[in-house]
Amino acid sequence: MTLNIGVIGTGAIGRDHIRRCSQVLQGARVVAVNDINRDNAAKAVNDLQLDARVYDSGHDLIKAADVQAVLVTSWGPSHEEFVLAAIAAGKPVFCEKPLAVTAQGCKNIVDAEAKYGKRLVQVGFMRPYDQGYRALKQVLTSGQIGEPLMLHCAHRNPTVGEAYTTDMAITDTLIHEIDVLRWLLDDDYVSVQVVFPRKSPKAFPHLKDPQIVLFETAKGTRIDVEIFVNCQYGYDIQCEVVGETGIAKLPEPSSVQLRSGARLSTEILTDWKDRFIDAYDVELQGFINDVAAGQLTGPSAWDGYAAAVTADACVAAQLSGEIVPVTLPARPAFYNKPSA
Ligand code: NAI
Ligand code: ISE
Repeated sequence: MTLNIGVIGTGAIGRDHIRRCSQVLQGARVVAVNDINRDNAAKAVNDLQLDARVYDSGHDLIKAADVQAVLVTSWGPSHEEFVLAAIAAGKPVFCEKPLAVTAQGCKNIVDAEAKYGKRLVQVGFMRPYDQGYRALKQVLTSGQIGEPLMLHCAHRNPTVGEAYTTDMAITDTLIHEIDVLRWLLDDDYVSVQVVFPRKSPKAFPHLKDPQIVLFETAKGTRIDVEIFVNCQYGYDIQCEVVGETGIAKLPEPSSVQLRSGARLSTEILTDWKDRFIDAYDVELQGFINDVAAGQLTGPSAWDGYAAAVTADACVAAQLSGEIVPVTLPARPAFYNKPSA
């Protein structure tokens, strides 16, 4: 069976996902696209040589008879309405992060999905599909370093645009760590604090950069995550777990070791699209396969909600400087099946 996919939002990641669905992955084709900037959608169809219809409205695309599943890759504030519309139409939907820009928005989706009675939503948290994170989780699960006591992590982007604000370091960037560390540790957060080191002069005046986010989990593990989105030198994701008897570190992406000009060096990637290219492939292939099998198993609407509740606490902590509790209601039984 070939799954007919409709894509809403043909910007950076939308185009990348269209490319992988139509050129890399098995069992799917893109039959419909939409973007509020119609030229963007038409250009994607043309550039990627798609046999796809351009829709003027995302809602019409969702309702189209030949669209069997929906990819939402538009700006965050539009996600909730499209995901709710896909659930109302009974169509599986893969939604890029954030699931919604508020915790209440995510909760609306959780409630709508639970009322529908079957999982229809997968959130685009791709790091649990990254080989490196998977290997790290295997080490933790094997008990080789005992229980995790502390994590030291970093999320560094070379630069960000002027529209990027201090809270986006949480809602747009840290949101990946919020999700993947919860998955890695099989734990939930209970409190968070944010501290601001000396500001980088490379950041726009309105942006506080870097930031350090300090979490405590229910099991008592302490996590520090450095977010530095104007680090200049590359796109760099770090994660080191300090356990009772040893340390486990996220592997670096593989790269040729170079001896040249009296230096020993390896390349550092500069773009998130390249750093997680395999993980994006695996997550979307997983969605396509799961839709065909009739049961979604990837990051759920509940995971999107848990991330949003935690992100809200982080933003409150940015503003107050205080330790802020993270209060997540108990997970409904509906979401108890294990995630991928
Ligand atoms: P972008 O700005 O390059 O593209 C977004 C596109 O959505 C634009 O073409 C815009 O015209 C369109 N759009 C906005 N509102 C719309 C609406 N109501 N209806 C139809 N089209 C609409 O942004 P980018 O970088 O592609 O990000 C899109 C989403 O993907 C964001 O939620 C972002 O957080 C997420 N993202 C996820 C990444 C990941 O690593 N999983 C990486 C980058 C982005
Ligand atoms: C972007 O939206 C992403 O999701 C990238 O993975 C992240 O590294 C970047 O900071 C975000 O702006």
